[in-house]
Amino acid sequence: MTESPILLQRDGAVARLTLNRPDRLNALTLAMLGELSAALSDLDGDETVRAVILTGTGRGFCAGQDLTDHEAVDDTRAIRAVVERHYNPVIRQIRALPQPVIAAVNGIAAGAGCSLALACDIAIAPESAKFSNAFVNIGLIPDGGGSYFLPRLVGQARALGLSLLGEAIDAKTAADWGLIWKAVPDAEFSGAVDALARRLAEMPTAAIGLIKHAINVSGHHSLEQQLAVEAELQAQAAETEDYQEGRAAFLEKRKPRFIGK
Ligand code: T3D
Repeated sequence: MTESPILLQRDGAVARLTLNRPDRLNALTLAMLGELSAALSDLDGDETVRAVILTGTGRGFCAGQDLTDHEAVDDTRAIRAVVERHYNPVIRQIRALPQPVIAAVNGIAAGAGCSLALACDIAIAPESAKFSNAFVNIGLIPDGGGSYFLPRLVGQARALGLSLLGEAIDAKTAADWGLIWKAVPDAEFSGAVDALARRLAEMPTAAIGLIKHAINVSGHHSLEQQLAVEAELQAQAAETEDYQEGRAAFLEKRKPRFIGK
């Protein structure tokens, strides 16, 4: 029996989604994107899950579109539909998921694999990992939200440099440039991912979902619009039990015990 190309494992309040085609550096097939989308739907609204890890098996995180997946790449006239029906929904799902999504970028993230990592809320990588906006190397343009995330994360000069040249940068450079949250020594990567996930899973999950929303919409808002968004979302955050707990714990000089709602 062949193993599923997407693994979904739960460990307490942490869910781990693993891209699982190591012999292809976890390059994405349409079937895989469908399974990833279904898994994200399962997690959406599951109150028992308070942090999600997205990672890959083997030495790669994700090498982007599988260039041997005939269904996706052979009919060039169908690529618009591939992007619209298979890639865009997954990117939207990750951004809209109420729980925090950690990209645990275990190795090379190339093409749409890089975009997938950037769509997540917080990205961490071992120093040996690499990031490549490789689309141009085969005559394509950044998709999977890459052309949206890159300039917002690293500024136009670096976004254009990365996109036009298609060169890989290492994880330390990615962290220095603000492409990812953190690069850690390889030996510390697995522990750092677990610790980050556990930490996020103990935080006020509802507020985290609202923070995601506030930051996501800020990119296309004026200050006036964003101030209005903040007032609305703060009102929602203030209604949560976790806000009561956070305030009480502060006043009682103890560690808060957040329940996620
Ligand atoms: O439908 C549409 O097409 C629209 C959507 C497009 C979105 C995109 O993502 S376009 C960009 C697609 N990705 C790429 O162009 C990256 C291609 N891969 C590479 O450039 C290199 O593999 C890497 C730089 C990522 C890693 O290089 P390296 O030397 O560490 O590994 P490798 O030997 O090249 O790869 C290992 C194996 O994975 C190898 O197979 P083999 O020779 O051992 O049988 C290689 O062919 C395979 N592999 C790597 N990337 C892909 C792939 N197989 C299929 N598709 C891939 N994208």
